[in-house]
Parts: sequence; structure tokens; C-alpha cells
Amino acid sequence: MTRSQALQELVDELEAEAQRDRSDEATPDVGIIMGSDSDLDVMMGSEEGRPGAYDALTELGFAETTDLEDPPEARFTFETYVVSAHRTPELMYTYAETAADRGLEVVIAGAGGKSADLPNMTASIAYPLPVVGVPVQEKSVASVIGMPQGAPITAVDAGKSFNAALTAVQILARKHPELDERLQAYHNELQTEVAHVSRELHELGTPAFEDERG
Ligand code: AIR
Repeated sequence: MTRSQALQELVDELEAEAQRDRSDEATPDVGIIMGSDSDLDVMMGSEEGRPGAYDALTELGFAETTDLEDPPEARFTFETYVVSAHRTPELMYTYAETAADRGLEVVIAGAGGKSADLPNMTASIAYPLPVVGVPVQEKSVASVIGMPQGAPITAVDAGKSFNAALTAVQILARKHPELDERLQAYHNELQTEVAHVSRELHELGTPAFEDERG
């Protein structure tokens, strides 16, 4: 099958980037790929729906790299691409094969449909780089997590890209104490929120609490 020129250019750019010698600080730490831009709301989060990987990473101080020649000032960064296991298998292969050489420490991969093969194939090709799989829909769960022994993937429940990002940062935090602190501070905020709600419900009683919530 012939490759489109636009696809070939992306493949060439990833391969060229893998040959470059940039510092750890200049390259993205987390790579996010999804099977289609129709996965964007689930993978990155949307105002109407649930928060996603974008929201989790930015909350933890990560910035999105869109131009490697002009990276964000933030120390920790992520990159985002659409990569389809079935429509663009060469791009998937190159993305996964070059991921470690391009400086990524962990990849978050999401796909939907019944043949959600991007996460599991990326995990196999990028191994031993860790890949966190996100089934974009319920029907994608089996194909994301169903890996044979010896070919691991870490995966979250359907649509839980926010948690996938937290897992990615947990992996990075083993090497970067700063991220460990940010994860603990995030969890502390969660605990405070629950504690406040708990006290309010208890002290107002159910009907008044419901009224207050609108
Ligand atoms: N997909 C795309 N290429 C391979 C797969 N499995 C998935 C996408 C998306 C769904 O197919 O991840 O969830 C439908 O994609 P689209 O582009 O038709 O909206």
C-alpha cells in the first residue's frame, strides 16, 4: 500500500527526532496518542463531560509541547497526536518505536470501538517503556486489557483518561521527587473536598444539603 505524503512526513519527523540529542528537559515526558480526534473529549476532557488526561496533567503543572524548537517553560511536558492502529499502522509503529529515543518516559494510548488495538500494540512495540491504555468506550475494554502473558499493559477503566494521566505521573514521580510532592498535594486537596462535603452534609442534614446544592 502506498503511503500518503502527509503521513510519510509525520513518520519522517518522528524518526528524525529520535536521532536528535535533546536534553531531558527539552523533550516531552508523557506522550498521548488516540485513535481518532473523535476520542478527544474522552481522552483530554471536555467542559460538558468528564475531565480527562489534559486536565489532570495541567492541574499537576504539565504543559503541552506543540513545537520542539520552542518548548514550554514548564519542566514537565506532554505531546499529543492522533495515531490509528488500523488506518495508519506505520505511524503507530514509528511512534511506539521512537518513543523512548524521543525522550518520552511513558505513553498514554486511547482508542475506541471493538478493535481498540492502539494501546496494546503500542505497549508491545514500545516495550519496556510503560504504556497506560484507555478504552475510550465500554466495548473497547476487552481489546485494551487482553494482552498475552509477557506483553504487559497498564490500563484504566473505560473513559478514565484522567486516572491514566495520574498513573503516568506516578511513574514519573519515582524519578522526580517534585512530582511526588505534587501528587500528594493533589490528593490532599481531594481529601479536603470530601471532608468539607462530609461535614456540610452531616451538619445541615439531607434536605438542607440538597437545597444548598440546588
Ligand atoms: N479507531 C480508529 N482507528 C482504529 C480504531 N480502533 C477508533 C478510534 C475511535 C473509533 O475508532 O479510537 O474511537 C471511531 O473513529 P472515527 O475516526 O471513525 O470517529
